[in-house]
Amino acid sequence: MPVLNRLCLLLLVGAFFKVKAQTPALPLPSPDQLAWHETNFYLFLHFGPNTFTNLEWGHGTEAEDLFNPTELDCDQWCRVAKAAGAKGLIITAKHHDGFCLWPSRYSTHTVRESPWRNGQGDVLRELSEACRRHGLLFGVYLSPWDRNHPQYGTPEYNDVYASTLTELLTGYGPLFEVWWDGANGEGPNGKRQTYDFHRFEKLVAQHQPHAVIFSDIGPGCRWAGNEQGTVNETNWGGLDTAGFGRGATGPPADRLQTGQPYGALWIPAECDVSIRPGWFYHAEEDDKVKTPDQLWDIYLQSVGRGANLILNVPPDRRGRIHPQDSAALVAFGQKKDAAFAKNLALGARLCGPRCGFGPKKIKTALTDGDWSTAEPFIGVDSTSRLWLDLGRKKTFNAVELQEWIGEGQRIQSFRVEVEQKDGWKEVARSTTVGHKKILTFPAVKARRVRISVTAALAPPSLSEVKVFRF
Ligand code: FUL
Repeated sequence: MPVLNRLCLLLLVGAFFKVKAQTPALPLPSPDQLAWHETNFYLFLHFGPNTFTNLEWGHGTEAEDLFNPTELDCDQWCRVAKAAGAKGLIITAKHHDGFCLWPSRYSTHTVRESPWRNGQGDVLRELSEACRRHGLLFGVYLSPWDRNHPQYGTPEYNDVYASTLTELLTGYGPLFEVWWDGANGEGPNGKRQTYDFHRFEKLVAQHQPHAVIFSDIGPGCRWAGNEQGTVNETNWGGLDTAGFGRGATGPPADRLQTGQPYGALWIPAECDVSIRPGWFYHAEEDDKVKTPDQLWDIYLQSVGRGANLILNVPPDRRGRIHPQDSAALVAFGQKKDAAFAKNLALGARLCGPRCGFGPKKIKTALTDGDWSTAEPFIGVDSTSRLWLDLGRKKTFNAVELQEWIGEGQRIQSFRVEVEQKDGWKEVARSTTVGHKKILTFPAVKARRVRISVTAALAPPSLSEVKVFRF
């Protein structure tokens, strides 16, 4: 945005509003977290012995021979992910049963001991290379709980976990996310493990400094407190983690759902859900795959509420995504593309209470359709209003806002109104905005749209406003 325009905007805004002098301390995202927010939506792949035993939690005693996908095709996974508009894939490198989808040097329960590709296979190698070919991000889930490893439940297991984690961190190129599950049950010797997460975090920071770590308490992003793929309408990126651990000792689910406005750390929500009832593939669930409409609702209640969405799509026994799932994902992707195809606010005029007041025809970074970290632009007080002139009457039923979170999440509530013959009519209201808020309402026809921030922790900054006809 040209400096002159930015200056004009500030003057315009300054003429209307008294800018607060002091900003309270708010948690701030790191540059890597800001990049992570931009990924919005990616797929989760639960795959391993459970795929072949029809279990959800393997016992760890499953024979390695069971793992033998007949047509494993990571390019197909990537094609489906791309069609759905997902930005990456995260795979269960090891689930609770301890089976490693790569030939780990620290386990004897791996693909190397299986008949698949004559023991020469490595699912992580194939998937990471496919992701690179398709321009997708790659991430790993490495279950700390291990029902197979003989050392589980002893201090030595932390060495084993650190070593296996290091194999993943150093062997497969850049990882965008590392996923730590909260489940912590007994190992083969009946003992539970006290994990040395501090050490594991340091390894990630050392080998993959840009990777975001998921867990109940982050530090990169947090579990949203349910496995339905949704987050609360009020969703703050902040979270206090002092006194909390992962799993059973994690923060209460309702706090994970909402976050905390003044939480000490920026640990935004990631919503996890499976496209089927289970996390692993079960043939009897082939007719229970979520529909494109259900996926769209989930998307609006996760990405549309400022969280990221990780949607599990479990490969079947062939090692392919089942046609039911891929059909739902492709249709969902098309629905999403169609919904966001035309931003009716593109190039709209930002204006004052009487359009025409102040600098004329200001095209702003706010409505250029390009959200980017380089364009925080406008700071106004906590009763700020923003008028958009769409140029002519247009019919729409959705508004998408993005807050400039680089300097802290500030908006507590806002409303959207449209100008009708008899005055301004409220069409939607909500609480937080954060990285993104998508609101839908019955279709209206209007030329002018008014967005009012009704409460904010500090002068709010929007970085993008979009208007759609879904
Ligand atoms: C849970 C696990 O126990 C499930 O098996 C699954 O991996 C899910 C994503 O997380 O805690």
